[in-house]
Amino acid sequence: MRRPSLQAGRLAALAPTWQVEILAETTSTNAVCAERARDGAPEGLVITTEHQYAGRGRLDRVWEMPPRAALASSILLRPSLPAERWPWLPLMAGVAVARTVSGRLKWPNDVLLGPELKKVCGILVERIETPTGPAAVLGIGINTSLTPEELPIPNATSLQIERGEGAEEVDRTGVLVTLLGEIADAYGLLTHDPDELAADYLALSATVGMRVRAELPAGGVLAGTARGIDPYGRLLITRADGETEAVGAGDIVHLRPLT
Ligand code: BT5
Repeated sequence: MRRPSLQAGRLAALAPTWQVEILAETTSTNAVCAERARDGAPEGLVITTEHQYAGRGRLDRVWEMPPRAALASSILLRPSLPAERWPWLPLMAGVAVARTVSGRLKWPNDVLLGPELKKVCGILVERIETPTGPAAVLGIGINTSLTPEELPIPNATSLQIERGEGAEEVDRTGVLVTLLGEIADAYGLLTHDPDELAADYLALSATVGMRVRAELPAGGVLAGTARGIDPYGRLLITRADGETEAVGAGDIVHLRPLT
């Protein structure tokens, strides 16, 4: 399969809003972007690479992608948001990716695609303390042209796989250009019209309305019905006894839709 490099000229045309740097290879675009943030890089820096070989997921998990078969990008923002609104940054990034690939969102921000709703994108947002104030690094990994044999887990997919056999090759550069446009729009909403962003998130959510099991970081499990998202980006889960709890972090398993 042909796997073209990213087209630097098309990405350079996004300046001055986005300053895109393409690395031939790197450990983790999030690590590089965080380093630049500490060195004072401004909002709008985007680090992307042809080959990320030590990508990170949440909770020290690994994110795997073959060279030039996926997009690994980290976007530097310096949001002037109150601390309690920061949890909306990963949700905002999810909205932008879901729009880019016509996917759905599994809370908090996995992007799912296809009839079986498989994972096409993972998002890791990190808050970095820098001399000029806190910065957010939005790390986004999108499976663009992985083949079924290259998928790291059975429940993953790629844009190319979902397009079907014989389909036109996914334009990786085009996906990044569209993504950055969607990030700009969603970030604007987060700052100026958070209620609309919340409505957009709900419309894209594959989780709200489902029976779910939440595996909590501390080890507990919470089962119930996902009812919505609160103003702090937490998932509201109503247990069988009628009590509702807000979950701020954890892994969600979709059980079945509400009947
Ligand atoms: C995530 O973590 O989904 C966040 C992944 C963020 C990756 C981006 S790439 C650019 C930037 N630089 C980085 O170093 N990271 C960010 P989590 O929800 O913890 O999911 C991780 C799990 O997803 C792994 O344990 C695998 O089961 C699975 N996985 C790994 N690689 C995958 C892939 N390419 N596609 C789908 N699933 C994958």
